[in-house]
Amino acid sequence: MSTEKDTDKSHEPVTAEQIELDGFRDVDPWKSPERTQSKRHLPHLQTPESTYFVTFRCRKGLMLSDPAKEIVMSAIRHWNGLRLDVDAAVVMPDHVHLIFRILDGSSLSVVLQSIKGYSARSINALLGRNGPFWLGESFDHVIRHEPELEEKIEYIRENPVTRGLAANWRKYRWLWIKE
Ligand code: NI
Repeated sequence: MSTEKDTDKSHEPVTAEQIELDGFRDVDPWKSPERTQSKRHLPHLQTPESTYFVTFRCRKGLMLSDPAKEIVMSAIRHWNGLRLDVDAAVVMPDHVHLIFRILDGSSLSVVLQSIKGYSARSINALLGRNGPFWLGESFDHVIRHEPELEEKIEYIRENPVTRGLAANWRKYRWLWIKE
């Protein structure tokens, strides 16, 4: 999980001064004035080597059956190491969380389209239905520092447990944590 830029300091909380010095302020979606307006206007920031925390959801009234969850996980596994470097992913009954870096220079929207588009087509074929399966809007967030990365991985790992879907994270089948 470490990069060339990692130093001991990266494990400490980032102060406001460091944020200004490092120029994080310019690319921090949480500080964008747009954020307070509406979710639809969330900036979809794309910076090289960003680690993204992404959530996307089924359209209203749709749920992922176990074979459909398998399709989503296999789409994520397919791209891991090729287009994506995946740190963690979980497929819940009606939404998906994943943490990754983009390896091949693709834009975030292309990456999400490839996962959502492929899985929607396969799930539709499985269910014998047509039309969009996922909500068009995905939530994406650039992870700022390692403690936040650890916190988000923990969130993904515990999501099935807190929802009562598994006694512990190792028992939940549609969960990926990088070894
Ligand atoms: Ni969740």
